Amino acid sequence: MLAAHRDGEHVLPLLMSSEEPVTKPLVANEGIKTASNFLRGTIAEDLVDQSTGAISDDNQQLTKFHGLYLQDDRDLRRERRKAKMEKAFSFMLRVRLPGGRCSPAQWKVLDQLADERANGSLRLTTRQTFQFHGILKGNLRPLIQGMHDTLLDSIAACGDVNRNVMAPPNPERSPAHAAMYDHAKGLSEHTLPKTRAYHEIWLDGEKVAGSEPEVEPLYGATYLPRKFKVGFAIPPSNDVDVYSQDLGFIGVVENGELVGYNVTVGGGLGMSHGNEATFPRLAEALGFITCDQVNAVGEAVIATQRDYGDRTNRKHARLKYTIEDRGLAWFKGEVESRSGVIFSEARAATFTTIEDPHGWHECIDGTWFYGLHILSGRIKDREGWQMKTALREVAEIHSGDFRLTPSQNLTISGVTTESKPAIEAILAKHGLDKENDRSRLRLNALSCVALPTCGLALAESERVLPEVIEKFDVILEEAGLADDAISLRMTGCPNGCARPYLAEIGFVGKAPGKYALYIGAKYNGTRLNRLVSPKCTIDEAVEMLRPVIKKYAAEREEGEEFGDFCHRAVLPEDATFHSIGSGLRV
Ligand code: SRM
Ligand code: SF4
Repeated sequence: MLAAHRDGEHVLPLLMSSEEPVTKPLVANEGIKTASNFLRGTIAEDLVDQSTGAISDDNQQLTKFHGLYLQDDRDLRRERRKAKMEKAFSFMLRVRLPGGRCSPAQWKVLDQLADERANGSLRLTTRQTFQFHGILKGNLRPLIQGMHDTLLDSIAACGDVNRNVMAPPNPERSPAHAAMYDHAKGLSEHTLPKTRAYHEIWLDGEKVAGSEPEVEPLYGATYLPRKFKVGFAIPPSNDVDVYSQDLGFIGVVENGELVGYNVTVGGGLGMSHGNEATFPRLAEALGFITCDQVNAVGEAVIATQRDYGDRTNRKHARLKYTIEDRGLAWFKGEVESRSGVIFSEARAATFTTIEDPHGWHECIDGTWFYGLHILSGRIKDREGWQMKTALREVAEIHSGDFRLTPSQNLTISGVTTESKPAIEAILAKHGLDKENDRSRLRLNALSCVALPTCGLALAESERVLPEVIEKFDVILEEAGLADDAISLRMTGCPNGCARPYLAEIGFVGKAPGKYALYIGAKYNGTRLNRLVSPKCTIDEAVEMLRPVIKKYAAEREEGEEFGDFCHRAVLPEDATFHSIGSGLRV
């Protein structure tokens, strides 16, 4: 029996796990979406209100669909409250950039917009795109128009829709990589919302005269119950963390050709501390499809979640809970009947790594790419460290393109043998080439943004990551493990933006200066880690893991990775994701 989701309806009879429809009140966001006239709300009116740097609560929910979040500088909250001033409001904008690909011309525009319309920095995200921070309300339209002029937009970068689609960042590596990029971009475009609200509000301000009433054929007027994420991966690299995605496509390559995909569904990482009804979950396989079936299957998966996802509780609204509640077999049947595609048995596909390639690599087309490590993806000029300037200089002479990686790093791609020395010279002049010589712990580390811009942060992340890495680097050096790749990821809250539950060492913010500590995920992103401390300081975590690292150095088996060792020899058998069990075996 199908849940009655129709455009514009406000209360939906829901089918929960029983056969009987249950009527529960919908969450407020559903009413906001319904009343928004396809995501317009009163955003245009709020933009001209000069009495505040903010916008209304309802419009804050709607601007997300346009790639924008209202934020405030949390470092300034106390002093502004004392001075009876409103919060230091500004906006974050996230660009839509399927597969993380952008041209040098686009880079130069984004670089300039960051200086003129935002806080002077660019942030590469864990889903391969750019974020601007610190945009004042009056700068929103000029910034979006500047992006539009260089053929970039922020449509559906956030909100209850299919977000930025991820794909391996180096299409020139093989014909299979190139084909996969096209499929990822195609699916991103296929699932874009159709509303003209973005163009009307941010670009031309014009309503299209005499046009038909708007329809959202895929989403309907209430869009999805929650955000939705898609990733494409190509073994042996699981760089996109495909099992953390709502919908994953794992490329199957035979005789050098991409013949199709193993489709996975139901991944997702967000949870809330102390609420065991929320949890990270790895995606499961539905089966194999051919390349021409990607859009049909993608659309059917999204439509099924649109109709059955829980619109009464946003903490239970992701696809992972729909599948957890109703079962994979039911979900597969629903997708098959909607798409007309029958899944065949999933084919063999083995992941060995999540690591980005660093330095120079030659591609099959005779060009080169350079993988550049950028800690936490933050591109900014500082005293004595001109990373933003250096990358602008590269963009000025580069004839290939840039690829943003899922690990917040950058690939300078499509470099000819002739232009390689000039790029090398720029990187060397600014010392950027040295970035790749850092410890492998640092090269693999991720952190979310957290303070001061993220309104949900419970603790620091990006700003303390260098300190955390330094502390672990000392221990690794002492243990003779300086060259070992160990994944360490940190977030300021349990939402999981830097995918910390898939790290061999995961820090998850709980309170100022305090973190929940997790260890033992599999390095290739196919097993979640487990809790080892519900609340500790960074120093306490370092002391707790010092003997674990030493034991690893002394007792690991040939080729055994740190996460696997923790899983086998250190974590107690009764440890679970939510419970520390009977204590570490050290
Ligand atoms: Fe995220 C919310 C930053 C990737 C799970 N995320 C946020 C917000 C917008 C905070 C907010 O809602 O007010 C953060 C903005 C901080 C800031 O100041 O910029 C934020 N998320 C990020 C980024 C920038 C982290 C980074 O440092 O790179 C990543 C942007 C990705 C992109 O380009 O689209 C980012 N977020 C993720 C990921 C990782 C991924 O998708 O691969 C996850 C975990 C995977 C998942 O979705 O399950 C993630 N973000 C969340 C959640 C929890 C969702 C849930 O199901 O519970 C929230 C909160 C929410 O949605 O209510 C959130
Ligand atoms: Fe903010 Fe939490 Fe995401 Fe970090 S994990 S960016 S603190 S929502």
